[in-house]
Amino acid sequence: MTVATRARRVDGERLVSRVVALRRFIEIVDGTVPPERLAPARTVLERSGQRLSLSGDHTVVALAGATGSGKSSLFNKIAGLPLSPVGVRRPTTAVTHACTWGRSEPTTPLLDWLGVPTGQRFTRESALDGDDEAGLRGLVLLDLPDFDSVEEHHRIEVDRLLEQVDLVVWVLDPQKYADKVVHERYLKQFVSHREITVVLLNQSDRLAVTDVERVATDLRRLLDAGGLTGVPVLPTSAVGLPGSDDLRALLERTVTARQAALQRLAADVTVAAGELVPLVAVPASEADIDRASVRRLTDALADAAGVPTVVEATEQAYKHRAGAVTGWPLLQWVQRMRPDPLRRLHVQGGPGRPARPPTIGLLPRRRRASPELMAPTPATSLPGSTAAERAAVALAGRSIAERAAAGSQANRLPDPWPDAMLAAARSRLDDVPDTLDVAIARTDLGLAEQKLWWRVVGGLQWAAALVALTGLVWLAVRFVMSVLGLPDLPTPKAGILLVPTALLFGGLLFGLLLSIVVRPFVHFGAKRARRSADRKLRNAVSNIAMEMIVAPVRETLRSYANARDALAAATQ
Ligand SMILES: Nc1nc2c(ncn2[C@@H]2O[C@H](COP(=O)(O)OP(=O)(O)OP(=O)(O)O)[C@@H](O)[C@H]2O)c(=O)[nH]1
Ligand SMILES: [Mg+2]
Repeated sequence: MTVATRARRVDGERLVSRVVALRRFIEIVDGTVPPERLAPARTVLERSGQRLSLSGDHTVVALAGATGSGKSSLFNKIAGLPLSPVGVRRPTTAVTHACTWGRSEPTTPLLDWLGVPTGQRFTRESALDGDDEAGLRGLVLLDLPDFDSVEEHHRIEVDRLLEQVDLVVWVLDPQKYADKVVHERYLKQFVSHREITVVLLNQSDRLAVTDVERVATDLRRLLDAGGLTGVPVLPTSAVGLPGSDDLRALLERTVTARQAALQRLAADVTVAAGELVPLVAVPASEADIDRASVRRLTDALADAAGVPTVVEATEQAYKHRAGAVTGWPLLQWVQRMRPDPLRRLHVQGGPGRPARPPTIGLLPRRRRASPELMAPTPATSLPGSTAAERAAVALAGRSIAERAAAGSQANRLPDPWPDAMLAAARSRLDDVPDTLDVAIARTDLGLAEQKLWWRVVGGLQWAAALVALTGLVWLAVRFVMSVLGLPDLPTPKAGILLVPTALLFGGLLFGLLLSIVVRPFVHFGAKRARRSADRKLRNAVSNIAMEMIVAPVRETLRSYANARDALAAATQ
């Protein structure tokens, strides 16, 4: 059975797209998922990038095993030359030896990457070989130090190379084939890499022919129990029967198929991606963040930002400003003496422009520059929010985050996403009060301009006042003339006092009646202005809630969904 035919063929392009998808996943979740959870996947990405950029024509096969199992002996036997010293002193091989077959592509970068010392690099196949070694062209065979060595640097070297090579050939011997360290510490780790694992029962010549079968079956059983089903078990010997022909044939088929490197990387990506699956295991909720939650947030923000105060002030300001224009002229000054409720809060009531000062009759009053009207960034003098209001905002923000983290089918999103949602909801919270304040100060409350009907009524008021004044002056002139004994003016006798008196009282009465008649209209207008201000301010607050709290949460939710898609693409 070949290594290549045991596994599904790995398509190089498909593998590259899986690697790209895994990289995308890491980019998306970077900063959200703790770095230590991503470290193994990052290592796999780095390694696969390097291996793919190096020779694709070569297959790197490592002979791994305990000391004295016969790795160097088999290495030399396959090479046909005594390249790696075989000894009785244990351990013998301290550094990795490499033998390369074929001269088609330089293997220096590959061997540099593998960290094989230059003194231990050999090239097999010379002109003298003819086509004898053709079957192994492309093989880079490594003789590793012992993995269970008393020398720690041997173990480190083996662990490093076992993560880099394309195929691992485990060399076991009849005495130690059942050794726990081999099975528990090493072979079990290759369960996901079964396609690139081969096990040899070396030194089989030491066993009776009938025992070889029995021991091989026992080894097979141990491997199956460890999850390594389907891994080839080959009895071999470096010095006698059954020899190493089966191993050589297996290596030839592996090298020809050129699949081992891709299978190794594909298995690495599968393992790395599989470890990350719990991070995005639950599908994100299909439903968007619901309107009710956004509304609760808007209400909480509106209360904290003092919207009800501004709404109340808008109604009062309407009455105040309308009264100052349409009221009885003799009492208008009283109205003007009172402070404007909106201006007292430093709310402009218009987009970036100051509220227009009240006019005297139809004429606009000379505008005076007051500091708050000239301020480049409007900011209200609304009282700061209370602790209870701030708590309500925090609670509403949390419920948006909770909603996003709810996931689908009543499954909460896995950690750390619920915390990430909460962090997103709070990410701009510090800027929210100022932004709200500016927005409220700039919201056009519809009071920037005087209403036309105010001006018409104001004009009538001033006309009536003029009539009354004419009557008053007339009466005054008459009075002075009669005191001085001057002759009467040429007017009909009956109208001597009637006309000026009628003018005076008619004018006054008309003005008074007019101010009484318009009062219900002013009240109606004030209520309307109140409703409109409430709507506009809540709109402005809602926009800020969406932009500064809901949008970051949605963005995080989108990242989660994208990360999930990327990992699914990396896993396939
Ligand atoms: N009978 C028999 N002896 C073998 C076989 N393979 C190796 N030996 C002997 O076992 C001893 C160790 O062989 P090495 O090839 O040095 O073993 P190794 O696995 O490279 O050992 P380290 O380099 O220490 O890890 C030597 O004396 C070899 O002659 C085999 O298949 N049959
Ligand atoms: Mg050796």
